[in-house]
Amino acid sequence: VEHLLSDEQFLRYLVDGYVVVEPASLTDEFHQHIYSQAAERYAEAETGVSKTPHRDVLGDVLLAKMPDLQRVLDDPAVDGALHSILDPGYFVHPHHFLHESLPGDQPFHQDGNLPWNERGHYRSHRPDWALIFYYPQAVHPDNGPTELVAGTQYWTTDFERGDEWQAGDLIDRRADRAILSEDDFEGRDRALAESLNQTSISDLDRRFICVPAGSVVVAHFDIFHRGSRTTPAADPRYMFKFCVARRVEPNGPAWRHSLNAMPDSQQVPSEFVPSSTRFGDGRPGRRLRRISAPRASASSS
Ligand SMILES: O=C(O)CCC(=O)C(=O)O
Repeated sequence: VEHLLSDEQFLRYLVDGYVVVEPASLTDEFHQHIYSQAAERYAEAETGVSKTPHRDVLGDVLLAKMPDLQRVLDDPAVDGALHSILDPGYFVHPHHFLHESLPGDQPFHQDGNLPWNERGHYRSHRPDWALIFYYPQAVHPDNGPTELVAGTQYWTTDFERGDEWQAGDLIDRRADRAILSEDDFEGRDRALAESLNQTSISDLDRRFICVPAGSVVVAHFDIFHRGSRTTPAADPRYMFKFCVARRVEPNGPAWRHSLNAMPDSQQVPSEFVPSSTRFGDGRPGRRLRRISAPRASASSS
């Protein structure tokens, strides 16, 4: 298989929780064609007959509704990255969603551990499930880039609520979300920073994903992320989200492994030590924290 990830790229994936892939076989015209189809889907969601356009028009089995999309997943560079991370034979889950960036900011969250925020299994620190984000247009600071917090893919939150569960895993369930939709940008920035600060991990690595048209991000399913707001003058920013999972147990490197290039685990260069495992003073450490560790004033909501 051409386009397998290198040792360095695979290590980056394990540390940061994502890699950006530029498809090798798709043209600008193809991405524009998909962009137009995305716009048509949103027009249909808004004016069509479906009472549940979320599921019928924007979400689930989009590959059947938009067959050309399959070319993104079949692209050698995208397939090479997925093969490297999830082993050959990985499968694409039928839950898909076409996201449009919104005029308000989303909070940091992990996607619920099954589609539509259902629960059914526990999160695993192993790279067994991935998210794919495909952006048919360029993404820049003005049209609502997705923001990721590198290294957070190994975290977990408590989701129980009595006999039920919480829908979705926000990084801070107690935070007031209203300010994220307002035009008080300082307040918005403070609220987002505080939602991370309450984890007590000091050097979290926030990254806005600004990429050329047609880029694909492959991310660990559990990475904390959010949609940032678009500006009124920007054209809609679409993103197709797919869930992908491994089918077989790994029995060796599925990426382009070279014995000489892979660092000895005792001598991992400092840039590969995830920020979320560093202590506040910058020393590398192995302490993993539950982000919902009770605070002094914690209530039982
Ligand atoms: O649109 C985006 O960039 C991210 C959307 C997202 O994470 C969500 O709605 O769960």
